[in-house]
Amino acid sequence: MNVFCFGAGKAGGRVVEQLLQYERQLKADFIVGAAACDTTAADLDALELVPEDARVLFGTAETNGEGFEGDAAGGTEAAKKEHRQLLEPTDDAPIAASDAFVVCAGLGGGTGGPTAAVIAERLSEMYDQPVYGVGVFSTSTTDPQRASNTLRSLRRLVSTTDHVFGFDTASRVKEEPVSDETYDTLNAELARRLGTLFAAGEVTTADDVGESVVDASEIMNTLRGGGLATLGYSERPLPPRDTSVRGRLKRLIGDDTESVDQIDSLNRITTQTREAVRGQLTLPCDIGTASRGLLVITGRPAWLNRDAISQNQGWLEDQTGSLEVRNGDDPRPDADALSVLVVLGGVAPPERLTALQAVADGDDTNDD
Ligand SMILES: Nc1nc2c(ncn2[C@@H]2O[C@H](COP(=O)(O)OP(=O)(O)OP(=O)(O)O)[C@@H](O)[C@H]2O)c(=O)[nH]1
Ligand SMILES: [Mg+2]
Repeated sequence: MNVFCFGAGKAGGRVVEQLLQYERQLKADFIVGAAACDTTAADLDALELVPEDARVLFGTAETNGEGFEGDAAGGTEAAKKEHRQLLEPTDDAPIAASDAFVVCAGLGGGTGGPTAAVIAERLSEMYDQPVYGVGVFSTSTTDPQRASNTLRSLRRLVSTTDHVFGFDTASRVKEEPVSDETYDTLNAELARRLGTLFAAGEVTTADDVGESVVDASEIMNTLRGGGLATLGYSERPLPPRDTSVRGRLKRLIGDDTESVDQIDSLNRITTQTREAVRGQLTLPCDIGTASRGLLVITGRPAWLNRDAISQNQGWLEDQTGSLEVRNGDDPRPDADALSVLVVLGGVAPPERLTALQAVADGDDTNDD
């Protein structure tokens, strides 16, 4: 699936950087354009991969390039006032080549959350493509302002997008304040999951088309209807390819088939599907409430055991109680790992939101 990505605020821009990094590392090409906007000049300057001419500094009249520091009402007003500038990076971009927009933001601050909702709303008005949000919850679980910003911005982002991928940072880090290095690791983890999904839906040449390759429309169907989504992921190394003289000779004469024990591939896919769902979801939640799901298996073609994938699709249907679980694979001939990605859409609001509400109730400095 080809996407155009926006990052709003510091966390949003940094998540987009990691998506660009992941795309590069994979030697894939699923990002047709990337842009970042912020009210803090230094945070925009610190980006490396987002092109300079696609970085928009706004709110300078109000903050002089210093940011809103948690003032979401200020951020909302500035974003609404300068909405045209925020979308300028799309002006000369090949929007027709993109299947969807992805708008990323940390929801706890004054800039990213409110701005992401303004951008999403404008994009839906202007273009036919779906708009997906990536909403990073506040790391702090005790700060009333951050809690209330997270709740309000999430509500707005859900209502202005076709789905929001939630990321509950606080379920992963206990340290406070969180260092930029820790954020980099978390952002990279999120980008790997999102990138695996978008790259899987990026079918470029006829050669790539396997029997059951995931395409953009399957991702869109999984995410239709709106709401909140969570991503589960498991990655484990595959045994190295046959490096014996015979093996190398075979490949040299163009025979690229790999012989794989079917029980081994079935076991791996089964173990890893369970690990993806029972391990750390980007948004821990009751998976029984999901309305739709998608199972994506990535690895060397010989390991993508069709029976195993269907069996695990059935297991996922049982676990979620949903009959709408799609599946597909993403063959990567050079992969050295097998990965399983599980997308669950339309999940019920997780417990974290109730906890944030309790913290936010101590704060009524913001108005809707
Ligand atoms: N996952 C992740 N979270 C971050 C990162 N940076 C900040 N956060 C979290 O995201 C929330 C929003 O912070 P920022 O992105 O710095 O805020 P902003 O949108 O720039 O808004 P203001 O600076 O308040 O104007 C904070 O509550 C942090 O918990 C990051 O790089 N990764
Ligand atoms: Mg900021």
